Amino acid sequence: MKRFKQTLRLSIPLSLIIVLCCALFTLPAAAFSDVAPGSWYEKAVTQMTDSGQLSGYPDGTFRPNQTISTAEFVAITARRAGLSPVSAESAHWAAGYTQAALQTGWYDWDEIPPTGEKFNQPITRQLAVKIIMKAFMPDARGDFNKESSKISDFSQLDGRYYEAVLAAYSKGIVTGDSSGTFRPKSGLSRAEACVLIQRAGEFSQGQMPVQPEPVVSDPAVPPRTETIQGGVSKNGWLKVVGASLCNDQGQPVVLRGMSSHGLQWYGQFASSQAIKNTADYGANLFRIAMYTDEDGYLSNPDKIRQQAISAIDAAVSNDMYVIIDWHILSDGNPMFHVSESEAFFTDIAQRYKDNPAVLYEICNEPNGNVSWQNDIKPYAQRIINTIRSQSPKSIILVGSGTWSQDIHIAAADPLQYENIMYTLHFYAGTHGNELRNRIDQVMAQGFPVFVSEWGTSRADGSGGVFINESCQWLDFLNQRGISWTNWSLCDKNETSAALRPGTSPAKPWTQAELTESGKFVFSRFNG
Ligand code: IDC
Repeated sequence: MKRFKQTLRLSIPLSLIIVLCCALFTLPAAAFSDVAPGSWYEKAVTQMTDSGQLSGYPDGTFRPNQTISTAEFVAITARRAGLSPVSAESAHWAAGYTQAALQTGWYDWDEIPPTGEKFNQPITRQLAVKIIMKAFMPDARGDFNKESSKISDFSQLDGRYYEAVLAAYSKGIVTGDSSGTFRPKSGLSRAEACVLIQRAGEFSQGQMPVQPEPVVSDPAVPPRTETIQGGVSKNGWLKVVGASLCNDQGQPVVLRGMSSHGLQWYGQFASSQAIKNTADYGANLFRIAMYTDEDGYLSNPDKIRQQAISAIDAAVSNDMYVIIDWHILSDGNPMFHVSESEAFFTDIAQRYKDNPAVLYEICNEPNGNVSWQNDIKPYAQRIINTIRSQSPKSIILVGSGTWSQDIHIAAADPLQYENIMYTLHFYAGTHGNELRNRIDQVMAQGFPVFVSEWGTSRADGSGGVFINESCQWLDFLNQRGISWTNWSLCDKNETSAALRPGTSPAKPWTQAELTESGKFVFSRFNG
């Protein structure tokens, strides 16, 4: 009994604090650092935030990918529908709303017990749809045969939700993902919930729905990020907003192009004409792979530096973005040459401090006996500080362990800087779902990913060409608005090379000069 009283006493001030937080931190969507302008949910979030039906978090985030709880969903729907809270037995901040909703008949006692044990659990999609239909369109009905045939996993629905889900489909409030699944027992994200509620609310008021796209989609396939392309003159200084790369207007932007091979071996394909040739096929990005080891920069700093600068200038003169890549590979730990890296990036960032075209990739692929915590992260902190002290606004790309595949390890202990992105490298003949899932996991946590190197071959640069697998990868990247450069722009006799042996870097290229890989990759610069 004594213990119970203590718990009760504690819970009152705590719930008060939460209510206060919800009231105080109602920020306009524009202020949310992780709501990208132009994203599929931005309009709904803005409208609902501006009208006070929805709030973000005290740290200025909205957390669009976070799973919404049952209490949050009911409270937001109630505010949108104008249902006032009533007194309730639970001290939970949303109990007044859940009680009012229960009394109004939005759901039954067992679905959301007023005692509160389900309040903080994720709401299921089937229950969420029932609630919005009860709240906004209680009289709507859908034809069983017609609507159920649209839902490939209809058999997973509990019978008590048939009516609401069929009605929601018939009104177009809910449409499935591309494979027609509804996933009735999965949760939904805050962004999805917000769009769903706003859409149903507008529909019931006789207005056009807020979004033409499907609003409840398979969480494994995030809604498509609409991106724009174009060069530096159009997009200016880039910035990271949430998990998206955006232009100076804050619109999500996508960069696609070729990576050079090692400058020490194939520097002729980082010439002005060669870079222009890729721009003529639609590329708006070029990556300069400046090997450090293997007779690269460390063996010949003056010459290789000059080649890199000429390549940067060539990309700039073609209105392209350009990545200067400190290409560690056999030297797997970036700490091995951290002082050389510092000197190099000081020089380059000073030189290009006023140029929005230049992106800095500070360690191509850490590998071997190297850890994020002890080596890569401290290295990144030093080099980011170095670059930022010269060029405060530029985008910096950071690699991770296992040849830049361990983005999940980086995301678990992230760098605390703006405008940085984590690189992920893949080769279509070697890597598939495991790395794709990793990208989704990391982006769902709000971290931006940049594929600064990928190949149509196996990871050794040969084998294949794996066109089907590459297609699957590029479709995945397009859906998420992820930028990339392809390995590599050279005429070496390996399948990952884009040019046939003997191709001249000094002339425009016809299709006949492109390899199978080159033809495919050049055809995908525009998506
Ligand atoms: C490969 C080149 C190959 C070269 C080898 C070693 O294609 O011609 O002999 O490097 O220098 C990477 C690296 C990239 C590799 C590429 C393919 O970043 O330098 O290029 N790859 O193996 N990571 C994964 C694959």
